[in-house]
Amino acid sequence: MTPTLMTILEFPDARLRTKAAPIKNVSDAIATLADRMLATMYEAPGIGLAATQVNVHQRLLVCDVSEDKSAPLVLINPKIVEGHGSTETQEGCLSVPGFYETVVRPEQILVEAVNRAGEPFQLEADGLLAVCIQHEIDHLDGKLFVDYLSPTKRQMIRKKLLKLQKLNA
Ligand code: QAP
Ligand code: CO
Repeated sequence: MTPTLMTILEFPDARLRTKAAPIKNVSDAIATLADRMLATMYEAPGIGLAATQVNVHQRLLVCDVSEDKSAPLVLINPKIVEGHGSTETQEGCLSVPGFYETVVRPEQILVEAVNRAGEPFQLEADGLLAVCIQHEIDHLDGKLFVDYLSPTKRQMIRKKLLKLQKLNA
């Protein structure tokens, strides 16, 4: 059975600025939410999606940086406990469609989280996965990759997206 797809909020929607709350109990509803988010991400297609982007303000993100959808990850209450090095990546975002800009972040991270079965785990990530997890945790804190750009660039993106959103409304 195919999970029901969810609507993705787009910048500059104010709801993307909400700080998500910790998940106290990994219920069946949370596991179902994770499955719907993965389906929504794959359909887009994207490599990462945070609950904030589907207007659910709880600390859950999904990602899969594999070529063939073979490595879905669900991170509940994710926390970066170590970060090392620095890397520049052309980032995009399902909530900022059509725009890609370079962002600098730690290259390697150690993350603690809970999985969809409710079990705590640690994950050492580098490369695209490390960048993706950091980008998605930012969403849970109400932060977008455009916040790392100059105010001029961010304003240009904002105006272009608002115009497209009005045309498509
Ligand atoms: C975050 O982003 C990310 O503009 C995930 O028109 C992206 O899945 C982390 C997408 C890059 C690190 C590097 C973007 C799809 C997907 C678009 C995504 C678009 C269609 C973005
Ligand atoms: Co994003």
